[in-house]
Amino acid sequence: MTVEQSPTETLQAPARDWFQRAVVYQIYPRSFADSNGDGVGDLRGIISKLDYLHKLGVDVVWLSPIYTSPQDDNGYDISDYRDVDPLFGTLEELRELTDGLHARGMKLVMDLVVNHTSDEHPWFIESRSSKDNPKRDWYWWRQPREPDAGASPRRGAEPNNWGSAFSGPAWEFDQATGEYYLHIFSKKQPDLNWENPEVRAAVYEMMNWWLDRGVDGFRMDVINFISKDTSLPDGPIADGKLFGDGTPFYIDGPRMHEFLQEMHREVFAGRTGELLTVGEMPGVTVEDAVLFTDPARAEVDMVFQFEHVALDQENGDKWRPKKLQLTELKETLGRWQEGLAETGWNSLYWGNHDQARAVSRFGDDSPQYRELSAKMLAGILHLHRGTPYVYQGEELGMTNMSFGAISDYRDIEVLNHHREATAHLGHTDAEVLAALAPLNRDNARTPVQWDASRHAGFTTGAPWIAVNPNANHINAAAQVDDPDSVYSFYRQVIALRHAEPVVSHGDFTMLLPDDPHVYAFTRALAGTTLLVLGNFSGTQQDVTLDGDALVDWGSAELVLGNYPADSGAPRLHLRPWELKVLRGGVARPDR
Ligand code: TEU
Repeated sequence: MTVEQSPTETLQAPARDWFQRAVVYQIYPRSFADSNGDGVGDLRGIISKLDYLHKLGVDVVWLSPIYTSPQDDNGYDISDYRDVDPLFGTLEELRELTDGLHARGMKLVMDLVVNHTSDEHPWFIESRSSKDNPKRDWYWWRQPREPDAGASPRRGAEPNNWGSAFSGPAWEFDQATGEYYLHIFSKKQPDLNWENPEVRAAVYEMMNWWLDRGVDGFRMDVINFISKDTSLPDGPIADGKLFGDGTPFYIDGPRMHEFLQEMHREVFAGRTGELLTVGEMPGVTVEDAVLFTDPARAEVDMVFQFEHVALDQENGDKWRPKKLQLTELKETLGRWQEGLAETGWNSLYWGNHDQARAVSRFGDDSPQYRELSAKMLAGILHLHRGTPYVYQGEELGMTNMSFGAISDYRDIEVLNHHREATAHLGHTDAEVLAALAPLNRDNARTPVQWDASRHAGFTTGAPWIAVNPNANHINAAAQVDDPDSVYSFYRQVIALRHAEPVVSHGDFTMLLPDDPHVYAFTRALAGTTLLVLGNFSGTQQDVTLDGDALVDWGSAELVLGNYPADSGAPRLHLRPWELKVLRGGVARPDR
């Protein structure tokens, strides 16, 4: 294996057309469907819902981790990359799932979690066993700041001041050898040392093993954390924080592009199938994303950026929520559209297993407007230029959960934060619970609501996390055959992308950037222009377009809308949470 940068001109850019037309559906297996009554979703549960996914019209399923794992972080802590955790099923069942998807024309994308392993992975067990073990250098081991501190050094003796994403220091002291290891996430998720070429070779081998078994690509967990500033400097400490913010030193580190290009060469180059790679990249900038997703550079097809899901947080702190401003959302998403217009490609998402429910966060989940706003959000997102992702339950308009006590939560991020905030930062239980309610990750992890029966048809046993009580009226059984449901609307939006090249390939132009209530843009391709209007408010809005949009929209065809019938209301008038997609026959002259 060679590690020097390869000349980009020798690399073949793979065909992108298929994933530009595709819609991806994310399954968080633990919460999707349980077939065996143990209260945890599993592969056989997913297999039983393949026709549901096929009917929705999605092209790709991204499966959150199903590998062998102690489940400290619900599977994002992997102890065997080449097997399925018995909690979820077997390798044979995964094969059956893959075949079932392929038979229906869908693809399977696996989660690739290689910034860290579980501390129960054999690599780490070896690495921690002694300082001269051949795998010692596969992880980040460092001496305490005071090497003579003995068996249990004091707080502050950590090699640097970085905090873990899940509270507490990013270092854990290991008695056996008297050194600390780095863990950006939980202490059961030690970071792999990508500086070591053996680590990289082992990861590439594992990726090749999965592709040879027929999977169609990878969603790469925190992949922009794999290259770190190897001097591991102290990070800045903000007010009220116990630990330093190490992110400037482990996000987009100096060898990031080199590692991804090497991975591409060792794993993807030379493969002919239609594969998908998406890098999850907290903190990534538009400028970097252009480099990561430029096909000529052969790194990844697209990235998940985080800017639009940080806008409702004070100083980027998810435990200090603030009201979302539509103008900021448009500025952010518009900048990403513009930045990747010529080179690279966007991924589009409102939610995933780490985020609040889309309709509760960006829409209005009250009984009056939940369905309208869920549909409006679907239309706005999917008509941007990029590949849209649907998170399980979003297609039903599932909402945030109202948890009661801290004992109702399951997520390690929530539990650790609650402990730190109450024990060390002097906040009361009630304060912490109120602050974490809107944005915590368990909002997205309550079981998918299949029907109105006990436990929403998710399990016959006791669910691992409570089912949202609104399952009695928000559920798949009530929606699949109802043409006016949120589910049916998602079907229409997905079908529109498949039918209309302007949706997948057209140019994007943001309109009305300063309007606090209306999201407006056009898409244009070869003589077709779509005008997309979304009302992000519960009040009527009249839209006035400036001279830039040179089409007579007043008489344009309504391609898609979220109100039952077109009552003949003026085209540029929007009712509460209304979505309108209009087709103009005349493209702007400069197109
Ligand atoms: O998430 C990485 C990440 O930065 C966040 O979205 C994370 O949820 C953060 O703590 C938010 O405050 C990925 C996975 O999607 C997440 O589920 C894992 O817990 C994490 O990596 C570690 O593997």
